[in-house]
Amino acid sequence: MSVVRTQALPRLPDDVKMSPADYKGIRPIWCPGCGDYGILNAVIQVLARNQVDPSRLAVVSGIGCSGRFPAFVKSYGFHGVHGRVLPVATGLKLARPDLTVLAVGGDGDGLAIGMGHLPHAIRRNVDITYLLFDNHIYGLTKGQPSPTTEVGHKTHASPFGVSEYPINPLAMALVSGATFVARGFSSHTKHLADIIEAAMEHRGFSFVQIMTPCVTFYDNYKVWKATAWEIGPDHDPSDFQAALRLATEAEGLPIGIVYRTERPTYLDRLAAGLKDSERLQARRRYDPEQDAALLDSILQRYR
Ligand SMILES: Cc1ncc(C[n+]2csc(CCOP(=O)(O)OP(=O)(O)O)c2C)c(N)n1
Ligand code: SF4
Repeated sequence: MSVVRTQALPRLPDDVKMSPADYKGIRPIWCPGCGDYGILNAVIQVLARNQVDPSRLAVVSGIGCSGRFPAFVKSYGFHGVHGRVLPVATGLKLARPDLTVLAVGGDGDGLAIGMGHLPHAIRRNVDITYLLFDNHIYGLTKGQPSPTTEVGHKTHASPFGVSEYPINPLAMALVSGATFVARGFSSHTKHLADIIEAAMEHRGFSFVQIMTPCVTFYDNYKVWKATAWEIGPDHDPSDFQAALRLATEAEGLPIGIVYRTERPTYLDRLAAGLKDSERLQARRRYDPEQDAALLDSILQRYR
């Protein structure tokens, strides 16, 4: 089977250097102390230490406090509608396999309204990285419970306590067939940066759940700080059963790479399945002028 190399950290030419500050977009407007700052710092660290070419990186988001992320990173970006980050990121990757695509979204965005997309993006093994900003609450809309809020937790929208049991995102990603599954904690920034780097280097769909406290509506910082522990070298990330045990039975909050394997990506399968390989080659070649002319001719039809 022919292999199409798609996801990787695209480097700048040797004579161009960018500092961490150069990778920052507009100033974040999150609440002071929000865990999302730690995630942003980790991503900036990854971009700077790998001297990533921002013109070959696209950050895609849904709606929520996490949805503001693309504006804070110097790269291409797309702020989509609620829950639709994965279809947008998938479409972008298929149209432009030369871009590295980083998709981000909250636990509400990804596990409630967008939940239908997650197992399908995973099983397609599209070569994108998905960071799930998990604060166990709807931050942007002021603190309604999300699919990961603990049972019994009281919010203004659940005054008698949440009645449903929470989803386990790691276990769900594993049983859906994800080829890279990890968990990070926004306040362990260096450790988180290593995870994000490995996820972005991974060929295939990489899923990273990031515990990120919403200090304004559900401050889990102290609990997560006290219970987070780094997965050690005794865990074999290629062992699926061990990964599932870690995701479901481990005490506290294990953080690190839970599972990693290799499988052909969606584009690999497409390439292998297409009889007319030249058609695929033509689709893969990106010609801005030709594409602009095509887009213009389509728009003309509706003028
Ligand atoms: C179709 C649609 N339904 C509902 C909303 C309202 N809404 C905006 S953000 C959000 C949830 C945000 O929670 P989460 O995804 O966990 O992100 P956070 O704000 O915590 O980062 C909701 C329900 C919306 N914008 N669009
Ligand atoms: S509401 Fe919560 S998630 Fe949103 S910016 Fe503030 S602290 Fe962060």
